Amino acid sequence: MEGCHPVDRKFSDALMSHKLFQIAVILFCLNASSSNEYPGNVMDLKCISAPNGTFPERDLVVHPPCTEDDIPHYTAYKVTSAPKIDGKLDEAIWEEAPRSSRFRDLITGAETIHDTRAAVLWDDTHLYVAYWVEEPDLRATLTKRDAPVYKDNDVEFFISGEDAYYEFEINAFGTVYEVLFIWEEAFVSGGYDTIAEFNRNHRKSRAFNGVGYTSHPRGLRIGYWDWDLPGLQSAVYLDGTINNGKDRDRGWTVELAIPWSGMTVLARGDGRSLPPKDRDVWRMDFSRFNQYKEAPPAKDSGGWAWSPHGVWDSHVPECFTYIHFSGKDMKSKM
Ligand SMILES: [Ca+2]
Ligand SMILES: [Ca+2]
Ligand SMILES: [Ca+2]
Repeated sequence: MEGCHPVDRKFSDALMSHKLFQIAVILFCLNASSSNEYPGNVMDLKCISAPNGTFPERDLVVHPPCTEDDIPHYTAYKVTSAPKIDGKLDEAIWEEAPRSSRFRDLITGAETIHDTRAAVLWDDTHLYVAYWVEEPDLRATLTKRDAPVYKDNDVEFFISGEDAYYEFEINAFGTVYEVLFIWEEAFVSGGYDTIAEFNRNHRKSRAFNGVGYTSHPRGLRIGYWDWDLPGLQSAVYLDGTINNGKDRDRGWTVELAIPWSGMTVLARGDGRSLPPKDRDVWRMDFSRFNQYKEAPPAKDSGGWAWSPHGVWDSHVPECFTYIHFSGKDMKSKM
């Protein structure tokens, strides 16, 4: 981790040239990728799959690394009929739900070669999330729950609370990887240390300092790699042939139902309502990570997001999309 945090922020301009910083990052990443640590160490792959030279100097000097005006706002409508979580987005509610803008490059915000969109709905029991993922060559390898799904082409979803955030990833086989992160500075003051399941000495919990943006002012998180969100339902639907490159696929869709009752740890920090109330605002992040990149001169980082972060790091809640909950039925939105 130290390798990605080479200088004090205020001296970074003077002390580090771009080149030196890039070399430091690359050396660090090569070192990280050769370690035999538990593969849930998201740093391994995401470091080495970032294109050379795309760690902007502002990683080290500006927080947040995204621009407030650039962060999307979205209205999530309440529904009266729940979707069937089978991966197919053929319910009328998904047809009617507002869709996100096309995902852009996570770092630069540039246009991306394949269309990716998301939508969010809710009711009193669940949050519902959908992704439409254009993908001409469906691929997946990992089948075991909590396998490092980010090493396949994946779709990722984050929900942030005040003191904690949840990471969900899924590949085209429907394999799920989940981690819960609690900001260390809030661990004792927020009383998380008194909750047995968040014992920080648990065998699969450890300190985490981000991926490519390791100067977050809140510092370390405690990550719980064996935490599973209670009651989570997820499914994928493939429109094409997986692991067969002889044809051209259309893509895949992802459908999630996340019970509010499983999010008590996220609500604890600010006592927010579960389910949310009309006009409550939450922060969530939506992205996909590909094992391929568009050929140069495109500067495709391989990570595409609804809300670009400006850095090679999803773990920046300040850059997550604003989700405004509307208690109105979707039909009344016009
Ligand atoms: Ca469905
Ligand atoms: Ca897990
Ligand atoms: Ca295929």
